[in-house]
Amino acid sequence: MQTENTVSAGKKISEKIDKIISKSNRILVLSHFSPDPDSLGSALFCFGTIRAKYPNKEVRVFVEGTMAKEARRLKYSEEIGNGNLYTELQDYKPDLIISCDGQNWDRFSRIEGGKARDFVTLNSISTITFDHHFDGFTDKYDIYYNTSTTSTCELVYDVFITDLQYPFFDRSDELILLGIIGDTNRFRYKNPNHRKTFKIVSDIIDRGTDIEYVQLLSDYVTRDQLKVISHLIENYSYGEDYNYSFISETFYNENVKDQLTDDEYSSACHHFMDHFLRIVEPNKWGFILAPKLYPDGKIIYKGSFRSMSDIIDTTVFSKKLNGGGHKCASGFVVEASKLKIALAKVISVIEENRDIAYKTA
Ligand SMILES: [Mn+2]
Repeated sequence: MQTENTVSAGKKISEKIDKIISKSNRILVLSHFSPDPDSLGSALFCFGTIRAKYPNKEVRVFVEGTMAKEARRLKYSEEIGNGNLYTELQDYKPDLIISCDGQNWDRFSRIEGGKARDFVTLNSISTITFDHHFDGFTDKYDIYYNTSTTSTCELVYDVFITDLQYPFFDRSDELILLGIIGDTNRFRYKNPNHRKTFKIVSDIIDRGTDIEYVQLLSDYVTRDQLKVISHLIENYSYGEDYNYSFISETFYNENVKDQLTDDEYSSACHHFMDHFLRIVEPNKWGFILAPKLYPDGKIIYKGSFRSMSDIIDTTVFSKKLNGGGHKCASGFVVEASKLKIALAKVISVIEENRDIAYKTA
């Protein structure tokens, strides 16, 4: 297995990718666990277009653990294999793995990333990964294709459609648009490559897929999820220059624990962050904190920061809280016995590091 990491853009990489695919026969396409629309959209798109191009190859698509509800409405969602990644690798024995929206094996398996990594090396499986994140540990891949596009969906579209002219398939545009809308929050963030993004989107609209319809695929919430959003709005609070909110332990125990899956809970929290966290003036950034029960019975507090572009570098805070991410959107975890204590910890990290965070924005 070669171990060449490539970070530059271009048709040459696409051609290398095509070569690897053409000589592989058992292809496994992966979305990371707790998949967001970009990860699902890009994985399902790769699965569909490779299958359309090479009908005689064995192609599978897989995501570890439970699946987000929006996945059920997507093309080929019934083809997504669920379960444990390491077991899937042993059963299926792929000769090529294409992973989407992540750059290390721990993003694709919650607890057995290490086993997956060893299995891939031991069996000389070819590996391609598509990503647009630059934080954290990067595994070795035959092709590591990471660009500064706003979504992985744009990247795979460029590779398979623009460069390689693989076939479209029924509802393939929906998958690409879903990831773009998801990761740009419907074009709300600063995007240095906006012409490229809008070109892809315009072409998709010309072919007959519209934004409103695709947005609804991921925006619908259930009544139970709406309760989470209402609770976050009820607890809306203000720091000196930021907004924040939280989910109380009582609310979690009574309305979340046995009522919502992890993905439903997390997507309700995301809904609040995407639509409400930054809108109360004059503040342009903020965070939320939400309890979560781990399988071992321990409660931890998961948090996320969101900021408008160029205001503050929220990773300065999240890195001090065992997390990381992008300047405008980062996540963290606090271990504490009570929400109050966890909240005080986050606020003190903000107070102590605010000056640096503004400087590195
Ligand atoms: Mn993404």
